[in-house]
Amino acid sequence: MREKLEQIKKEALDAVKNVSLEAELDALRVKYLGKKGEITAILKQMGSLSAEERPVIGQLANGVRENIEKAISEKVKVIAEKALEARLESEKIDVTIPGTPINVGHKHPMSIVLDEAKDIFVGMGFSIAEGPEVELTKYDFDMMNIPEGHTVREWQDTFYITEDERVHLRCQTSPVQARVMESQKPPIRIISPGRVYRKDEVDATHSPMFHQIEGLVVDKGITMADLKGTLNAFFEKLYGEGTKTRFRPHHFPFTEPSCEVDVQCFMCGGTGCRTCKGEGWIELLGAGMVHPKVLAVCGIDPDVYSGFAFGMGLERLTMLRFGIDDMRLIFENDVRFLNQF
Ligand code: 2NM
Repeated sequence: MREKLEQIKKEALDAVKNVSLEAELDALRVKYLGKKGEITAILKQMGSLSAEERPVIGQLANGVRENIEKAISEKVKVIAEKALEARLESEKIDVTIPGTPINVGHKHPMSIVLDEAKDIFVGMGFSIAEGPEVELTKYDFDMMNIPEGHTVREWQDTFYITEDERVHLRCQTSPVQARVMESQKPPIRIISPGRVYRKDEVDATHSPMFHQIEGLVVDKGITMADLKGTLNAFFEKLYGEGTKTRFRPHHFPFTEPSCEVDVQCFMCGGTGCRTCKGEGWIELLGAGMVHPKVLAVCGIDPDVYSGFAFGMGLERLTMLRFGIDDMRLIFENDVRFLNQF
């Protein structure tokens, strides 16, 4: 039995030395130390030994068991270390490999122009006012001196939300200005940029949804001269010093007198080119002195205060600024188009 134990020990230690996989090691553990293993088999035969031999062989068997256990646990460590080394080797990070580029995009051309316009007006003491796109007809039409029966109020022109025509998608941002006049005392200096809606077919210059920037100044003693000075300053900032404007008489229900404003073509300087269609001037906005009826209905005494207002299309401003000849490009959001600005 003594020889048998020595033989088991030698065989087991050799086997442990030669394995390289944890699974193989587990198999050896079962084979030598398990309940049905070789050492256990020896211990089971101890009954046939003499009383003197029994403790000696028992001690020997335990020693062999301990030897094998120790060898196995050392091998476990070695295998784990090797596995870790292999993992570190295979998962090595090469910090010099260029990373995956993150595409952050950039401002939409309309946002570029809007931000510039906001900066210029804020620089002149204006605040930015915003309001609902789903608007009460009262604010968009009634208070703007657009009476019932006016063509813009018809179903083919306006997106009504309710059958009774009390709510619709605003077709200008003037209702924002009515709300400001109603709730604030003059002096008022605001611009109200935002989306507006009209029942237009999509083509190169029309869209049922577009953007407006409207402006309003109300105070004591405001005149047409203030309107001209403000718009001249705005366009000189936007298109360069010396840019001229031209004011032509026009009609709007909410202003009296009213005008359309042309800006000297910034492409050709006024000599005539493709951008201005040979005119030398580009029609850019509508404006006028706020109608006394509009002031009164918004709670401002027209005998004490006067004001000017204007409105312009942001798409048109953007198209002219960047030489874009089709409005649909602005809304399609094809990155190959947008990346150019
Ligand atoms: C325009 C043209 C002219 C305008 C008028 C007002 C208000 F609220 F003061 F009456 N806001 N905006 C106005 C005047 C808008 O757009 C072409």
